[in-house]
Amino acid sequence: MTGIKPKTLADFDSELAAEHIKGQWLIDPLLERLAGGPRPAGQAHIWRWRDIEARLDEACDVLAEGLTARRSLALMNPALPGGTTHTLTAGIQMLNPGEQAWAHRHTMSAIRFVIRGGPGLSTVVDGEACQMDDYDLVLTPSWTWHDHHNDTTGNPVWLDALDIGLIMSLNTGFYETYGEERQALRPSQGEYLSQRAGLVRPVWEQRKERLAPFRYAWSDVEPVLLSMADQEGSPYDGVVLEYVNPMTGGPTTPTLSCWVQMLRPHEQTQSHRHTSSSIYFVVRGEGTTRVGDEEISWGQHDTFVVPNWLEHSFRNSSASSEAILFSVNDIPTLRALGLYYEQPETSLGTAPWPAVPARPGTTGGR
Ligand code: GTQ
Ligand code: FE2
Repeated sequence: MTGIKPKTLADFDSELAAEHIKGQWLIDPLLERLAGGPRPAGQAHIWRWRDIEARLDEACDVLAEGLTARRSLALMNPALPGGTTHTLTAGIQMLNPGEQAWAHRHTMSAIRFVIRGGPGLSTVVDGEACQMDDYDLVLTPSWTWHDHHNDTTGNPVWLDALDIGLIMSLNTGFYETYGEERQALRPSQGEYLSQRAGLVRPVWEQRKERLAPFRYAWSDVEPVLLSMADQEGSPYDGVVLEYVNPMTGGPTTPTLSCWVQMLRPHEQTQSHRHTSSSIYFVVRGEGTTRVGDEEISWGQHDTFVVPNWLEHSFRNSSASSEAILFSVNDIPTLRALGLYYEQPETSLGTAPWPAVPARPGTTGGR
């Protein structure tokens, strides 16, 4: 040696850092965060209907109409910087008598589940007026124009759910206002959907499978659910149905799936967890949901959230009536990316994943 000190690893690391390079040996400690699998993002939480409704009534007084914004109260997870889950944001929206919410569009997909509607309440989606009766579901998929109209004398209200966290984390947010309060209606109402989701379709139009607005009438969905009361159902969710996009046969949108489930009197489900997160709305009934170490007691029109990768199970507390829960989840996103994992088993009818160890052993023995 000629007296020149050999370069230390620490010296080398700082030289690399100056060139915006990092040795994997420095990243490795971060990998310890992966031990034990994903951490749930946020926590379980419930928003009671009576509290939300009172705040909406106040919002109708204090918030003037004519805004391009919506009179929607977003449900913020107490343990997240924003959103109801890390991918989804739910809000409860109300309109004053005669009011409308201006037309706009955005790359976030949204679903609307009507809490209090009826004739005179509608959302126009890409020129098609979708009536909103109680518990109807209306889709406003990514980049479809939508404006809400209340031609009733009351204050209708519905649940919004959008994939905001997902879209923002992918940096794919676009937003545009229509420029007028209401978009023009298509010349022939009611034919838009049947022409595109029926047995035949116009050949000269590009197939718009990702962009179909759609209304699922509760009067069509509820009888199917009730008719299955004697079926075995899912061990984790009871009798549970997925809303199908008739144009694809798949979920409601590429990012969001909507479910409706019935828990029969005193039904108690088994517990599981999965990489998807869900927001639940109680259509009717009373029960409890165990999420991790917490127990949430719910009643009609409450909204609650179950974060990703937290064990949960449901119980209907009534000995005589069914409980019905509507929910929206991010399962399509995870499945499309090959990232849907479930423990203790895959219950979605897909090929089973390799078993996910509850506590993966650490390797490399640092
Ligand atoms: O009704 O268009 O709760 O764009 C959040 C964003 C509702 C809506 C929300 C929205 C809407
Ligand atoms: Fe919107």
